[in-house]
Amino acid sequence: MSFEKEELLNKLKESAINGDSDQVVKLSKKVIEVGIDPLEAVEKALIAGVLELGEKWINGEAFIVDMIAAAEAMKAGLSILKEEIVKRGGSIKYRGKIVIGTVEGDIHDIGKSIVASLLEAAGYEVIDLGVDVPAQKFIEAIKQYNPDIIGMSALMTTTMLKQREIIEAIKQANLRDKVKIIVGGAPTTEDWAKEIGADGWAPDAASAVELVKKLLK
Ligand code: B12
Repeated sequence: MSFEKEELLNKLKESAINGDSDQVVKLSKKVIEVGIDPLEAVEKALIAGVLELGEKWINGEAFIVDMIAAAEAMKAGLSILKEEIVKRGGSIKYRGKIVIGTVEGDIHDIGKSIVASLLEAAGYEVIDLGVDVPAQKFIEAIKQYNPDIIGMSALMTTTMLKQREIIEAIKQANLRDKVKIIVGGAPTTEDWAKEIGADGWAPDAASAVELVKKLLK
């Protein structure tokens, strides 16, 4: 990595850690201006920053307000970089429709938003239901949008159990054969996805795109 590029990505990471949204937006624009791969900036600066601060928070060296500010700054950067990722992917002709959300009881949305952005960038239409999404809302979304795939994110060992409940509710509503279901989030695994009857699992956003491509082939 050239020195300048490294310096810019480091600055972007620091600004995300500091929760300085204005600076993150400015530096994200600069990333595009100087031609750095926007995906690399998302991974090496924005995600890396959130995870670094996360470590501190878990160890009691940072406060929850810092974490929330960092998450907001990261999303502000993502919205700028996403546009460039989409541009690089060429014009959009939707290759499929995905409804995504973080399950009920869980408000972590960084990972889910990255998955949603990369899917959009890869040419899929994404309907993001947000966080704390109950089964009923997923069911209504299947009826309303008729998506090819439902994606559920869960970041806690407690809320990953909701993924199973939501799949059961979708079955109860006689909609299971209408959609493919994929799950993800740090505590989830491929085995978990199989156990609860999901159609797929992915460890990160780039693999989520590959998974969706495979399922919709
Ligand atoms: C940031 C963060 C927060 C932020 C969230 C801000 C936001 N807007 O999202 C804040 C401060 C608000 C927060 C709150 C809480 N948090 Co928190 N948080 C984290 C932290 C540090 C990072 C999570 C993150 O964003 N990771 C980065 C993203 C990029 O990774 P990811 O989410 O895993 O997503 C990737 C993949 O998993 C995958 N993926 C994700 N979703 C999906 C979906 C599909 C369909 C697919 C295919 C793939 C996929 O792709 C993504 C991109 O590559 C983690 C610790 C850690 N290191 O993971 C704790 C952590 C998840 N939090 C934890 C806890 C306990 C909480 C709180 C309960 C704390 C409290 N006492 O209030 C609350 C939860 C409130 C609630 N009801 O949800 C625990 C969970 C423990 C457990 N039970 O499992 C963790 C593990 C920390 C810990 N070790 O204690 N948190």
